[in-house]
Amino acid sequence: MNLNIICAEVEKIARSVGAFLKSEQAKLRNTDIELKGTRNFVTYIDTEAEKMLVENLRGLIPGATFLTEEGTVSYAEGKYTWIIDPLDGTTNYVHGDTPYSVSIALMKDKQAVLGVVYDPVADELFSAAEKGKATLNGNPIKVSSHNTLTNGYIGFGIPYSLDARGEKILQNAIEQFRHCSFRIKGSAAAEICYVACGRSDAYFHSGLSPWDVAAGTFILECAGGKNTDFSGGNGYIFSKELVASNGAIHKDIVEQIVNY
Ligand code: 2AM
Ligand code: CA
Repeated sequence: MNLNIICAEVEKIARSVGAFLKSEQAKLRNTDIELKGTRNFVTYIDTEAEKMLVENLRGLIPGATFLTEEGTVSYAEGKYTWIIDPLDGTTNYVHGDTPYSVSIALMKDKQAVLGVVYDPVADELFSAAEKGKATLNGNPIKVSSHNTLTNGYIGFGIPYSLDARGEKILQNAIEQFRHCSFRIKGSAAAEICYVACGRSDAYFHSGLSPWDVAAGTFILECAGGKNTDFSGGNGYIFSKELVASNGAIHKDIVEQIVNY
């Protein structure tokens, strides 16, 4: 199986689903739907986008299984599994804001071998296949070389349910506020890719699901970065804890912010 050829097809699929999201967001902005209605509308968009993804990806690798955010197909174990989030950054999306993204990863024997993340508003397509080069719109990308928290440009997210540990992590981050610039942008998949292209130095978040991180972390790895859970272990796709970095600043994030 040639994963580079498959990746080119996945990129086309991500672009077309991204275009669908973008045009539906414009409709959402033009209608004065109350919050409950807005949620329903977004649920409709999520589900439609996921169906489009599943339908198109199914043809690429016959027999591959799916793990998806919206659960429009039930998960089964298999040699190849697509892990997909049709709309990452839902809260931004509902508010007419950006970024939001389509996130598609392919796992082979539980290891990521392909990742595509597409932001249709910025028209940024991040991708990597088979430990090859990571790219942004076809151009090679690599991580930054910044190696201290001082003057670091660091993305993070706050879990919807903030527990005591999450509060402590925020406190730790606050202690760094004089030295670092922190950013909360609201699409984990996109923000991990910002580390991959050197735009930011690191990203951390707890409470994430496999479809939020599987594609971005693979792209980051191919761009020379590093991913771990909050203890420095490598179960980050399924463990709901992620530190994604350029590698150089990783130890400092783990020791001084997330692993209290
Ligand atoms: P979503 O938009 O698909 O819900 C926001 O911080 C980012 O984290 C988004 O990518 C959001 O994905 C994701 N996320 C997933 N689970 C989350 C959780 N429990 N708490 C906060 N953010 C979560
Ligand atoms: Ca998500």
